[in-house]
Amino acid sequence: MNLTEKINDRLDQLSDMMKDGKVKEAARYSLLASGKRLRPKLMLTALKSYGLDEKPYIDLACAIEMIHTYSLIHDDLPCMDDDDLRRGRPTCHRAFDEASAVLAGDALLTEAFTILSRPHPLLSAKQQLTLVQLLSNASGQCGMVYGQQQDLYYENKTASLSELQNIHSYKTGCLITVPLQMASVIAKEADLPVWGEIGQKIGQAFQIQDDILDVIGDESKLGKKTGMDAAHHKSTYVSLLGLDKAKEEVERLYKETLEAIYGLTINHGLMIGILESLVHRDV
Ligand code: GRG
Repeated sequence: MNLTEKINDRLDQLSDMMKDGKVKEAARYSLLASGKRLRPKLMLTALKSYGLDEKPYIDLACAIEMIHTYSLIHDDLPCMDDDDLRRGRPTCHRAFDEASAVLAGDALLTEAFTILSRPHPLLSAKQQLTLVQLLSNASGQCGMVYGQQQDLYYENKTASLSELQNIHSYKTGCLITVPLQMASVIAKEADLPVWGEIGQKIGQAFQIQDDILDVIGDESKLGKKTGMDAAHHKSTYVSLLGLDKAKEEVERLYKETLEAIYGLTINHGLMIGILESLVHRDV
């Protein structure tokens, strides 16, 4: 089994422990759809790059994916982006109903912390508390939720480049950074600031690539409609910088990321492999 299959397998087992009913069905419908599993893969690959076995930590990585899936379910709701398609299928509220989609998101968010706070045989209570703090800060009102609030605020308004960077460093960057920070807490806490810096750069590059794909991406590969940013009159890196400059920005951020990676005593090749697929993706 490759890493994505291992993550999918465990997400299936963990979510199957939920109580039967519509909320479980809706949560599993979104969670088990074909996501790229970037965030759990980032955490597990960072652990491997320190020479650690990924297996004991897979549930913690799945917890991050649950939070990511919750954010996508809620982001797609009519009161937010009102999207019909996600991960190549009807969005959760279209396949079920709005109440079930809200509750499925709530359930996944809560379940993530249930998993994270379960006693772990290889981690101290202090380390686990740090992991809970990192993930709750990254997801909550000082992290992703704040980014979403700002994103909604700027709908139909023109955001400047620095305002856009600020939105995305919270909305997207926090949940891309936290898997790397969590791996660092487990493997080598002294490296935490470097991983924070790498995460923010890679999160920004990921978001710029997302904006680029919304303009030039292939709908059938992406599993969602393109052109939605322009339809929603959203400021994006492409609308503010133009396509070529946006692509240059991705390359600049990627180069800086590589420099930071080479400063760490890890298996560089492993990390570069995943970061490369994240930044230069076409899906
Ligand atoms: C509702 C609190 C709340 C937050 C929503 C993440 C987010 C915040 C909204 C998603 C909107 C969006 C499309 C952002 C662009 C970057 C991004 C997070 C894309 C989706 O992540 P991928 O590409 O998706 O990793 P998969 O499906 O592969 O997991």
